[in-house]
Amino acid sequence: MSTTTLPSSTRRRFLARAATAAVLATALAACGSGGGSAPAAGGSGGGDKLTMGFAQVGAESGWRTANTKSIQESAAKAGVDLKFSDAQQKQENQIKAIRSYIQQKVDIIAFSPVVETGWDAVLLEAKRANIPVILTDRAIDSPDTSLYKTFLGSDFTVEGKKAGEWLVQKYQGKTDPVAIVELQGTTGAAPAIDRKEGFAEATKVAPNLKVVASQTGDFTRSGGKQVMEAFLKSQPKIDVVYAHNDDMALGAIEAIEAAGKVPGKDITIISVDAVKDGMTALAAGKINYIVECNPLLGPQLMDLAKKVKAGQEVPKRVLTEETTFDQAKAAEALPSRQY
Ligand code: GYE
Repeated sequence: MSTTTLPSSTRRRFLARAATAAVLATALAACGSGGGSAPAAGGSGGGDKLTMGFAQVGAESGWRTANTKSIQESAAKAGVDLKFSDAQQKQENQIKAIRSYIQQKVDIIAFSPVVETGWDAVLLEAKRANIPVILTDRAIDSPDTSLYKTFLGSDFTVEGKKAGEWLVQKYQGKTDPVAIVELQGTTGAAPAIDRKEGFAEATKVAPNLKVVASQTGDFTRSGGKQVMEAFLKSQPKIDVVYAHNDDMALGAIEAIEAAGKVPGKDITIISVDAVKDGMTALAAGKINYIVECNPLLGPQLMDLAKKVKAGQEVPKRVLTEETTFDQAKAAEALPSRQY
């Protein structure tokens, strides 16, 4: 997409991102080894022990639960003293948690910003207190990239594109109108903005594919169910559900079944994440396609934190590697799925 067609806030974000070198996760050698103790940098950890304050978004989805578990387990394994908070999807709670970590003089602050904007003031406070910040999973929209050391997480625009490309492929050669309803993630969150944008970009080539309704389900199962119930009442015809995560797709499945329709057959369902419940529904034929988003960021986060504390250079952007699943691939992958 040409940057000139983007709204200014998106353009700023896009340019800031494009300016940073994208480095694949695989480039991080010894990722997750937890080995090697970093020299103390004057934090409250005491001795060699690194203290990290982590401000988590919440517990809104299966993805988030797996992400939290990965962070807590990796911290224990890496000998990192983890202070963990759950913001219940509220930015004000995350800001409070970050301020408390600054007060406690932790060595590193890591967090997954619930929404993209509104972080500059608190991150400036961290910077002034000389506490490095690592963005995990979600990005912020700020022209000041000095507010964080690195951003570890997925490329959500690519995820949205993969979802859209599969749909274009499915309807290739057909010109009949295809009515798509979109269940958006949390309003203002990077994965909601980018997954919407990536999907729109990929489906642009097929003008018969039309998003007829799009609303937030806040990344939760109950949100997905509620919005889908309303869509089923208000829309004369729904061919496809594009859900920004598995939990909302699972909620939508409940609504579709309650309306006497067959999910995966009467209505095609695409989602993002590939958590166990999503993959189970995919293998059972109730979802048609899932784009993977990897929540197991803990080992890489601990590795990056140790490097940052030791004063080593880290890439400004660390991308995670991901795949996609159709129904057959899901059935094959399920038995060995970790989350
Ligand atoms: O897709 C969703 C969760 O930020 C990538 O947040 C994450 C998203 C994930 O609630 O399930």
